[in-house]
Amino acid sequence: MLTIYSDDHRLHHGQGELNNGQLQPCVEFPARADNVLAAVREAQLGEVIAPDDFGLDPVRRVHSPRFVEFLEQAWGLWTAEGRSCDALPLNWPVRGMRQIEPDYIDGKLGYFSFDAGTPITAGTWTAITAGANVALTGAAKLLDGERDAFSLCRPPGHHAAADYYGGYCFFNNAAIAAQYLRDQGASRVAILDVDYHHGNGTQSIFYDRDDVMFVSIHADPRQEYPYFLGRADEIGDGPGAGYNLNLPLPWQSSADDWFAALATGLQRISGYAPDYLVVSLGVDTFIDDPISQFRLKTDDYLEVGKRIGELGLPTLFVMEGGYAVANIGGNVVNVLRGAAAQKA
Ligand code: Q9C
Ligand code: ZN
Repeated sequence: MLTIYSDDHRLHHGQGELNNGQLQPCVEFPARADNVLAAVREAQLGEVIAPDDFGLDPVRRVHSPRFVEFLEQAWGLWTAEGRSCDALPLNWPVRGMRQIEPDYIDGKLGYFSFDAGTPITAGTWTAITAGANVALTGAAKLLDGERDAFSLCRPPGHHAAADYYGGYCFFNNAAIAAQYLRDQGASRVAILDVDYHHGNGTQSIFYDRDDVMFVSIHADPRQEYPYFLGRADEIGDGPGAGYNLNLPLPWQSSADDWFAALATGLQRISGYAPDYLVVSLGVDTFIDDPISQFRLKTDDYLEVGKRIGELGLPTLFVMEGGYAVANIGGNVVNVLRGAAAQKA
């Protein structure tokens, strides 16, 4: 399987995220992607190629132009106020408050975000535009006839919505790829999100549409981040009703319970008969993940890939979360090998 990768991800390396009432080291850091790339090479999964440059138009098909412009300008506005540390938001426009972009950078950060765990740094813009190109190049390879591809995106994307960032995510790489597939002629695209956390951004982007189905298996938002989206009764809206499927599971769910949810999700996707499948591939479902409460083991990921591969769909895997840095590569490569074996 082809892997698309850019070293530019290294330029996004936050100093800290607000967690447990303290600024703590970011768990989303460059060594994650290094470990995955090393495992891809070690397993001889296939060629590793650099992304092409698609410009910002395909990004603006998913994200609002003003949000994109804000992300480009944010670091400059922040440093113009004399700061050299990372930019983090501190307050948000909640119930009953005005949804109007403020003039001052600190207000803008809150307006365009939903948590204090996602620092903007000097190199964030370069990293996230490269990440979008990594996703788009993978989508273009599928359009050229590749059966599958792996877009090794970093930072991740599935928590980012049309006009807000958070959850370590800025551009929604999987959504950008799915929209690109649609714009290049696909009738239907399905997104399967197996990251431990609900893909709130992806859900919200496609919530009222029937041309992109979203299926997610994740920790129940009653207990887990992102808390405010991801419940089973969110089925889609308007023409999108019936095209959003959330499969929340409680903390400490067994691998058997997780695979039962996967079977339900795959059945829904199969009935939809999409032209392409995009997998938001987080491996923070791993038993030793430092921020998560599911129990999948390294060998289970081979089975995850096998089941996905059995759909027989052209499939783009897009890297999302996974924070057990020593294991992330082995877990990801097992998914990819499991999938590729079904198509050999
Ligand atoms: N800093 C992904 O897996 N944790 N994102 C919030 C406060 C946020 C995870 C704790 C977890 C986001 C792509
Ligand atoms: Zn996650």
